[in-house]
Amino acid sequence: MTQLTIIKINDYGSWTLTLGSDREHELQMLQASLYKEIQKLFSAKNCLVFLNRSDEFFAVTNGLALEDHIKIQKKLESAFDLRLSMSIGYGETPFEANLKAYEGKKTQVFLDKVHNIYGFLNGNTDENVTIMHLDVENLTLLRSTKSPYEVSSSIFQLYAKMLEFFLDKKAIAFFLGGDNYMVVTNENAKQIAREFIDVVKKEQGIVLNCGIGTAKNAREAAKFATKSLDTIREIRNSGKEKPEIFEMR
Ligand SMILES: Nc1nc2c(ncn2[C@@H]2O[C@H](COP(=O)(O)OP(=O)(O)OP(=O)(O)O)[C@@H](O)[C@H]2O)c(=O)[nH]1
Ligand SMILES: [Mg+2]
Repeated sequence: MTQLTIIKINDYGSWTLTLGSDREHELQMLQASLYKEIQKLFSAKNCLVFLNRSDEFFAVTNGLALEDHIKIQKKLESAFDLRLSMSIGYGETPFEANLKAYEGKKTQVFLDKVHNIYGFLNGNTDENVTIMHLDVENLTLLRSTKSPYEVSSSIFQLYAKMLEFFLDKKAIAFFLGGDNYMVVTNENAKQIAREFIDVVKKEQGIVLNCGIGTAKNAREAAKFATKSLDTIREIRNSGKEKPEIFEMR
């Protein structure tokens, strides 16, 4: 089960216009500060935030209650001039959680009207969330023959492939930076990861490693996923044959 909270800046488009045309640098700085604050507040509560399109953030909030969402909203409102909304949803798959959050906001189902919080909250704190941490094997080698811009092109093509593939599996993928991606997924993660790794190897000639983590909250699941990924590297570096997928819970 995944609980998602989608945080969005209200009326951002029209607000950006008030800054005039010489605004892009200001917007970039604002978006970076906002992301930093949102990640800080949610991760302190064992959640994990993914930077979506900079005006919208996806927090995996398994176990996070409404009161905690309100506390975070209050802090964000006091720190920024902008107003934010939160839409909460949960479901058996991360994609369903996203749909539920979307529906909550669209049909104006308020969880807290004063603080612009919509949607549906899962009170159960005892359900698991699964996260994959995917990383390109030996990106350093690719960088020795391709320029920075060409490397980025490959990394984003891979991301596009990932979004399409995982959407079909009702899982949601995010780019983290470098050659790293995380996928919030379902319990059958290992089988889906196997399929994806094979497709990418065949179609793009890219070798991926995948760590999988399952826990009661997102930070813990991500920690296990990263630890699994590092374990693959350790096995490889010790000279043994490495697995492409490793799982921990
Ligand atoms: N967001 C994030 N970025 C990372 C992490 N580890 C490495 N990076 C980034 O990924 C880039 C590539 O690093 P690596 O993946 O370690 O390099 P590599 O040559 O591919 O080595 P292997 O993955 O071990 O095969 C780094 O420059 C960082 O930008 C991580 O855990 N999270
Ligand atoms: Mg790598």
